[in-house]
Amino acid sequence: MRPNNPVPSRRTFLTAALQGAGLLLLSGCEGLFDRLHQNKKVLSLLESAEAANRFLLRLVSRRGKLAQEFSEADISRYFKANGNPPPLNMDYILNTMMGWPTWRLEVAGLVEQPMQFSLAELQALPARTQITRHDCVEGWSAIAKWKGVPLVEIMKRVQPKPEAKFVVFYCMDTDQDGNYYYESVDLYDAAHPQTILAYEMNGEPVPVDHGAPLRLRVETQLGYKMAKYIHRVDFVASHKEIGQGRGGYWEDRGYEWYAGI
Ligand SMILES: Nc1nc2c(c(=O)[nH]1)N[C@H]1C(S)=C(S)[C@@H](COP(=O)(O)O)O[C@H]1N2
Ligand SMILES: [Mo]
Repeated sequence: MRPNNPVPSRRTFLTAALQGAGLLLLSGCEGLFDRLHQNKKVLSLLESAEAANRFLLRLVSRRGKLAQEFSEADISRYFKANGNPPPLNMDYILNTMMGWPTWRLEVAGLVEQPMQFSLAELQALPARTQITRHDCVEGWSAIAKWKGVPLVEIMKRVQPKPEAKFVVFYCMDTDQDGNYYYESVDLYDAAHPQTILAYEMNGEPVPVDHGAPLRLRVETQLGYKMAKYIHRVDFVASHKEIGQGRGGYWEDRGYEWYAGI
């Protein structure tokens, strides 16, 4: 019998971690996040905790962090346009010329309330602006200012069903063989405050080369996750039935599905 057990109970730990996390949220201090993350004891305790505590694990894991934001002075003068050429069909070209009169973002799948949004309707929703760095696996980076609607604002409106686990983004462009680009994130990254559907880049409408009229920004992950030329967003339970089943165009060709920076 040891009256003073030196190992704190999980409950004590969780309480302390929660209080720490609460403080962090208030102070916005990221250093503490890192220190908590590096504390193996805290992590292993949290990792063995039950599902209800998964939220907390994510709070102290790197995934929960905000990506670094920069100042106007840091914005890159050159930002490479990468990937497939823009969709080259009459519908797309006419829409770019006329201000997207018939383009719609369709949001469907495992949601209570499927919806369609015109560009003007998206622009009328609460917006977020962020100056962030884009990192491509090819080894280049560029900083730009992005403005768009946080995906969580769309989620509030369509209300994902409990079975929904992933959000799939369907694009209008194809590779040389006619395969459409697509991507997916889980609901946790979908609800991340810096995950936005961007319609502005550096104060202008997103240029055609960079994904007009709407492209995803997932600032905690690599460039290939950030689907351009989006026209449909689906909430799904699994991405096994989509494309070749690995959750994205490049994932189907061998890249990691979770492309954390
Ligand atoms: N629809 C679509 N989205 C895409 C791609 C693409 O080819 N098609 N390429 C990806 C890759 S690899 C990168 S690095 C970024 C490039 O975005 P940018 O053209 O704005 O630099 O878009 C990503 N999203
Ligand atoms: Mo990339």
